[in-house]
Amino acid sequence: MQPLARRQFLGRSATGFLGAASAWVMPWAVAANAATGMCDESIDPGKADLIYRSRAPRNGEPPLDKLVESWITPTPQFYIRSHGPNPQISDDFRVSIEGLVERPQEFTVQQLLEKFPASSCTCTVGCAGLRRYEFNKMKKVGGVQWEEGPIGNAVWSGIRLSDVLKHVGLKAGAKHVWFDGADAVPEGDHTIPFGGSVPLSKMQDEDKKMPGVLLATHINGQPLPPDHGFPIRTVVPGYIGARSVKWLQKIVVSEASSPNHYVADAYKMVQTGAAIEWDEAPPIYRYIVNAALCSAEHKDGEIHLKGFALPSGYKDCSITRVEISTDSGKSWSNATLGKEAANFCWQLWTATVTITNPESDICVRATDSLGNLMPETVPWNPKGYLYNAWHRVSAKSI
Ligand SMILES: Nc1nc2c(c(=O)[nH]1)N[C@H]1C(S)=C(S)[C@@H](COP(=O)(O)O)O[C@H]1N2
Ligand SMILES: [Mo]
Repeated sequence: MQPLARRQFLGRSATGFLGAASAWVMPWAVAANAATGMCDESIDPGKADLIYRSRAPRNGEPPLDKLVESWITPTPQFYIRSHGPNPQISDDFRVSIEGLVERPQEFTVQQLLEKFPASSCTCTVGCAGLRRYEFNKMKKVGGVQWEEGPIGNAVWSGIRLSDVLKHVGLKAGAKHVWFDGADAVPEGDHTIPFGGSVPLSKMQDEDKKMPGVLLATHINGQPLPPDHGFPIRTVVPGYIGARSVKWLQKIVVSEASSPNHYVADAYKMVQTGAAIEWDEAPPIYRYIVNAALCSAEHKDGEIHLKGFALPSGYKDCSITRVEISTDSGKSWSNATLGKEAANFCWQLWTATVTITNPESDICVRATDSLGNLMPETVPWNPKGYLYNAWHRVSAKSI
């Protein structure tokens, strides 16, 4: 898809998005109950096809065969991962920029869109908990029991964080950028906003086509639905979904990464879970190479397989090979890669196989251009992040 031209962008938005101030909450039903702070369990009819792992908060992934129908994930099929209720967005919603900046400021979303050049990118957003249920087979792990579905590839539109940073001016010592959502996530006896963080150097990934960080107002050409962060969120190409903060309300430039729970404590890779390990481990930023078998169709004695493969989240890193084994990993043959591929995007693949031994497993593994190959097994970790062992499905089950 072409980047949205500025006029087109505004023109489209004028239909209820950038119109009267009251239009901010108009297009969508209000999804949180302000009086109780409880989640509204009712589901956006546009997202009815997801498989909900929990309804309050809303956590849903698409059925796998639907997931790989197209390279661009239609918004109804895009997974939802929320830690708390959707916040209520008032008419005077503003995004603030503070910390190590020359001119701290507050903007309405309309001001951001008018002041800064429109930017658009296609990239994959996937949850660090993708395939978590596999860890649970080894040893119990908490958290949403995601299968292969909390991942999607969309066209995101908005403005670049780098343009906003240039406008407010960075002060000496600036090294990280924090993002706080407007949500109130229950944490013990109080609530906290969901927060993310990126090193300032992420902006060096930028080129004409790809922002380091996008402040996105639109997904697939439409205003973000409430479940995806209306009216504005970050989208961080190459990073785990947790860094793409929905309902973005506050941006802070700092010398260190965010102290928010979801950066400082959660979303880290540890082995035993001892306190010292949490303190020592860096936040997870980039996603890692992964792949899954998503659909199987029997036809004339053959089986047509379809799935996705995700290169690790580095610029110019692509999928070089997807391999399929029908004998539990003894021998492998190459799958056919889909034509559509781009920086920070997944790639779809197909393969046609026959099963000689119904007791065997079908296995899938991907290699990326940095030489990362999905391993046969991965060690368990207490939060169940970044499972990327071979995807193994018993031949009998398909
Ligand atoms: N404010 C806020 N932003 C958030 C979250 C959240 O709970 N609150 N969840 C994060 C996680 S863990 C993921 S994987 C992505 C999911 O984005 P989506 O729900 O639009 O698919 O949003 C991220 N941003
Ligand atoms: Mo996530």
